[in-house]
Amino acid sequence: MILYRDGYTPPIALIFFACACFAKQVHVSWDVGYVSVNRVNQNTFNAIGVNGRLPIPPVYATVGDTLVLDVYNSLNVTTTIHAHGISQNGTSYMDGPAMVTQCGIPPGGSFTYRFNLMQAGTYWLHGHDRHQNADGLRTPLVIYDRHNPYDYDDEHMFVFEDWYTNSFEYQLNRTLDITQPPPPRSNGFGLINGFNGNDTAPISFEPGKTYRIRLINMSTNQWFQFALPGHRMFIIETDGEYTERTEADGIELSPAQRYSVLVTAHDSDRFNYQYKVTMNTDLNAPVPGSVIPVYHGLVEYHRDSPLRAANEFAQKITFVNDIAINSLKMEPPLPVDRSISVALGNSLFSTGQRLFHFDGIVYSPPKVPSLFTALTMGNQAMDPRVYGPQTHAIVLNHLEVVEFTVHNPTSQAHPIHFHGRSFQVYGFGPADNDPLANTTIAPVIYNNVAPLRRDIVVIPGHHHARIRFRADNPGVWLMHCHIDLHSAMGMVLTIVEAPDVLQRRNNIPEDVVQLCQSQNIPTEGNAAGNWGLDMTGLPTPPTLA
Ligand SMILES: [Cu+2]
Repeated sequence: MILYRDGYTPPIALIFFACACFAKQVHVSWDVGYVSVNRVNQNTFNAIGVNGRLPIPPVYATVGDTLVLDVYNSLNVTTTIHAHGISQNGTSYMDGPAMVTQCGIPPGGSFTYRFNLMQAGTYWLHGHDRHQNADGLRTPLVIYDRHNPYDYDDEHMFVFEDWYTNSFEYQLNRTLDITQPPPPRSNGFGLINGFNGNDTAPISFEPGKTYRIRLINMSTNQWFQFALPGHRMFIIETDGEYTERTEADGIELSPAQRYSVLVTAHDSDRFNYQYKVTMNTDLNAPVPGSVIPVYHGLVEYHRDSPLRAANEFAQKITFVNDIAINSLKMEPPLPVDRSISVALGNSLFSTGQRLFHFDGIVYSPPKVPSLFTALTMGNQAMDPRVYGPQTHAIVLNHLEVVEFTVHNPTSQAHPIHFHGRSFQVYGFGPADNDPLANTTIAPVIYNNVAPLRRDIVVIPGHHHARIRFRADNPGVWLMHCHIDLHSAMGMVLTIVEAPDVLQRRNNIPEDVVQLCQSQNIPTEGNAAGNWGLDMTGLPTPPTLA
């Protein structure tokens, strides 16, 4: 068992001495490259790390700081970085998704991300080109608050990842190749704080102290559950948004979700305990006959105290539904100006492949990054058609309150992420156009008091979810499933928010334009690089079979 992992040691000085005195610049330099790792004793594919390391050290900052992230690309393909959950208000061009808000950084090229961190909470940085996050390009981004609404004495962090024996590219290509049998299915291996879940490190508790425990699921595919048997825990944060203090037996996180919980240690150090981490393979089409991986680690009060093992306590965990949690601000549901309904799916297409989609549209990137189309098409930028048939663009008006109802008529849960914002999770109910959906399996439930906010909502199979937000962030933002195989196979759409306001601001930095021009990628015109609605040159999209 490894006792010290420098990559995940919280910087105590930052926690206790971060004062309201000075906003600072947090400068991080990343050389993104291939690293040879053997994280679960049987895997040696070329993973993607930073500065020759994997796991990548987390980034810590304080609200008001500016993050300056220099990226040099040592890979032999393009790369980009996305700050997950950071709203990028005014800096849409720093959001990261390749061919949406920027061009990929070419091999041997570099680019500097620079943006203000105006939100306290638990976030993460990850690759947003070619799903390089799945091969390791991901790490926590913790932003400390200047005035914590909740008191606590210290922090611990648990970062969960799934890890596979092949690269994401291999898995995707094999899945898409209908001339070959599908690749062998695997639940993967659970990693905790960058290491094999079976080697979980102990955490220490001092009697009487209260701990904030940050939980981050950076997985591509798997849900994780966390419990501290023998202790009470209270949710205070969902995806960077404070919540009312809400008691929970345990926490379940979909890919890309984050939570913070408060746990107060027992008054005496007479016993040690265990934390319990379960990789919940049941939610994502379990591999038949597979065993659910469960990992235990020590909660150490005193080196010599006897252990009260996790299995001495009640095993049944009831997870708290999003609807049952109120936001700390106690903001009531926003009054809706406009309702938009979309349906996700997994269907057979004209290519003979089973693909993922919203409303029968399989996303593929445009020839001009959508943000440049929004900036250069004049009045036509308000017409969703100029973004091309394969980006599934939805244009929002500045400051309107939008309710999205996202229907999931599949049998599988999908974690749906919006770039550029958090949103209110207003309610759930049965999916439309789904013969298996009804109010018994998917009761209609709303939070009419003060819905929590978050940036990833899990829509269980045969359900719909209703989410609300005010369109107060002009920019181009993806909405997509955060299961990487699903988004890689089309479950992505594009939200173009207030292109008229974006054009008036006209603040795109020259180096963002240069990044495209140095690779001969057009920076004006519609999705095909033409004017008007002429889409000549774009590939023919697959259609529902
Ligand atoms: Cu999905």
